[in-house]
Amino acid sequence: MFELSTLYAAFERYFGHPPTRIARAPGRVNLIGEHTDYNDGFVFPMALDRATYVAARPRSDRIVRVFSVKFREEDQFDLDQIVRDDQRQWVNYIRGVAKGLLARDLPLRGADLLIDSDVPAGSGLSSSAALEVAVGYTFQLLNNINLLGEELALLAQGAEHSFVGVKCGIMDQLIAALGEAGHALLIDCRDLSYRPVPIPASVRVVVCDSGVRHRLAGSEYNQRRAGCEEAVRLLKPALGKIQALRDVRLTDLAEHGHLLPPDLLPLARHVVSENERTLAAADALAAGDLVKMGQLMVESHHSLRDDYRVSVPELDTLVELALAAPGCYGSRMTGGGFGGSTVSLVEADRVDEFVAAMIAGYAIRTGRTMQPLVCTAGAGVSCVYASEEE
Ligand code: GAF
Repeated sequence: MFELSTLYAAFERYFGHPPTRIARAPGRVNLIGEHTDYNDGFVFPMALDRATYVAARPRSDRIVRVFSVKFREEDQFDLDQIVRDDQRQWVNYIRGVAKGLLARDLPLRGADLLIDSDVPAGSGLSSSAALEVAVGYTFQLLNNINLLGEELALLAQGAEHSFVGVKCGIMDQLIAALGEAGHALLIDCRDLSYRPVPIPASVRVVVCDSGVRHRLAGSEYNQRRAGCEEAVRLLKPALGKIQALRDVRLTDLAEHGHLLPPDLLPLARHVVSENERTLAAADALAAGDLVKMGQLMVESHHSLRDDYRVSVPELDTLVELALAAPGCYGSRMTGGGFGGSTVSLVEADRVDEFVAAMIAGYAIRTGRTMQPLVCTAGAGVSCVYASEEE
């Protein structure tokens, strides 16, 4: 947890006056439902108790000045001339969100922003969505704009599409906006409705970061998405009115799979089966059936590894180690893949043994140091400080 007083003092030091608002938006871990969101399908993430914080103060001009504590770098842009920066990716998340608000004809004033985060970057825990949502929410606070959580999420997703170039789904931004403490959310990515499911007190959600970051993750992601869209196009003549892989069943693939080239059939199979697993997993968790939930997580990992081909050997090793470690119900890679983290469901009473086994096992198998995070489900975006001034 961040000390707000530290953030407040850093803002004052940097900008020479105090902030009037501080907002936070969490990272996330997805329990199951991977690469289903951009197929109009189901996801089951929880918000983390780790977040990106934005301390802010409005300005009287049209300039936005941003200082990132993590990068120890400043950005400055004019609200009337927002362009992408080809050199520094982090600034595009902020510029893209501001541009998106302006494109919706929402009135913005310039602002001083200081940003810090305890969401580990590049670990597959969605630090970028946390940044986009925190910045979008801060602009709302400073300009008295009221967007629903869903609208804020769509705005943040739009920034990532147009300014960052990753054609991501809506999961990460939606859970950052709408997360509920103590709960995972079963989200229907077609109509954005959701059902909160409590995380039972008898389990812990443990994230293990493989330490691997794949340079091509963004382009591989876009290729997978394009592959799914192509599969829908090829299946349409046989299946009629389908809009997305969400509308396809495994029996449809058994009958009409020959319409898909050999590289697309496994992609479609993953998405269709993952949707079924995700719905079953939410029911299992709600019923306290942790054994079933764990099995579904493992099946999800195998499908991501073999059919969707987004795992890497280090993630497979972490899953293998987890399944052999004390108290583990199930484990899988989480997030987009090509590196990043695994998520494991572990008996609360045995979590210390589990963590010790994972640290030792990963060091022996890969020579890498890894510190598991035992996570609690946190709340979505919020304002954590408001001065009397505004
Ligand atoms: C990334 C994307 F940003 C999400 O939208 C989602 O597709 C995920 O990968 C895979 O499930 O986090």
